[in-house]
Amino acid sequence: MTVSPVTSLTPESQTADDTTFALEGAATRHDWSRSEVTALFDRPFMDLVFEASRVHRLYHDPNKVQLSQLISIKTGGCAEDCGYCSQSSKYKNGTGLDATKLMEVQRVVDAAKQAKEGGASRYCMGAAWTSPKDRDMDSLTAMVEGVKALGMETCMTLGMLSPSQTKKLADAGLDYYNHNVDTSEEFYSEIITTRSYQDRLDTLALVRAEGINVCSGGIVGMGEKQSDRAGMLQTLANLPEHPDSVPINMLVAVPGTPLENVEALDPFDFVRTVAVARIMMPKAEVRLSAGRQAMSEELQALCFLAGASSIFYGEQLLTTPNPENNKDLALFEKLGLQPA
Ligand code: SAM
Ligand code: DTB
Ligand code: SF4
Repeated sequence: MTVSPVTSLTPESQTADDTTFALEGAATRHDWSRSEVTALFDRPFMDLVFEASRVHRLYHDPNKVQLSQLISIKTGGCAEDCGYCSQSSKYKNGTGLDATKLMEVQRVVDAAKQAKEGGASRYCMGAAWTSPKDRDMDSLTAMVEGVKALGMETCMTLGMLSPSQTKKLADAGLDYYNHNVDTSEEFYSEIITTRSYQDRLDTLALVRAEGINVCSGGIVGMGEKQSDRAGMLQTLANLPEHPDSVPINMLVAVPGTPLENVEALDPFDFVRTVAVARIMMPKAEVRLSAGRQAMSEELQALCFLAGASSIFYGEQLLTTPNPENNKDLALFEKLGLQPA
């Protein structure tokens, strides 16, 4: 049997065509080249998952999975044209969704209380906006304060933010802001035309500068190539600081959207994406996000082995279904996983 030489995964010792490495530690790097990321994706599946699992254990308890629960605080009628999204108003036959106004603060806090009683530790409030309006900021900050008072972590995803809106959310104590890059810069314009990749990076920089934890990831299974999945992770890992939380969504193909008939991604390529995210961003929470409803228990277990440390919990994502709580808890029981 030949044994691969053990080298550390650092810019000095790792070259693009050296695919024989094993990680000694897990360097926090921000200078990944595309070919290095592609070399990770191209590793034999068993080697890749093994390495990811090993890196995972350096910084995370492999038997704990964090539970975040979503709520849509303002649904539908969105002016953006994100090709995957049920909430865009741009699709001529519509997606069958009724648009709503911003929810009342107390209703959001009551729903968060229920989520906490069900076991969720973080509450993620999402709005179908390009950006919030300044007139909504008082309600939004009251939601943050109300949910925090329950002893839960808070997350919001409201679209692009202005500097003053970001500051208001930070002052209210918002723990995380979710804003996904979604895919690679090259593939982005095939999916969204109404705002740019740079717009997204600008919002992420504002959030970071205000001291709010950054949650940023993307979607796979949109018809992108492996090099796009590599590009998405390259963008995220090469940010000045790694995101604290990286949601990896499997596309939920929603009827009425331009991506409704896109060919499904091979599940092993999904696991590879989780594994590469884990290796490149060792300390981040890597969240197994949308798409779990269509995943087998075995596939989800492989994702946990490959470094997923968090899930969206609760029977609804924003507008589409998610596995029922008792189904998730039964899976955790079978795998000896503790919810956190
Ligand atoms: N409107 C805000 C925005 O886009 O910035 C916040 C909410 S938006 C629904 C949050 C994220 O959900 C998107 O960036 C995308 O990554 C993910 N998402 C939306 N629809 C999805 C779908 N059908 N399948 C998988 N992920 C989806
Ligand atoms: C993220 O990356 N995924 C979540 C959250 N951030 C906001 C949203 C998933 C939405 C899935 C489709 C839907 O339910 O509308
Ligand atoms: Fe609007 Fe967000 Fe959906 Fe894009 S992803 S259409 S911005 S709700």
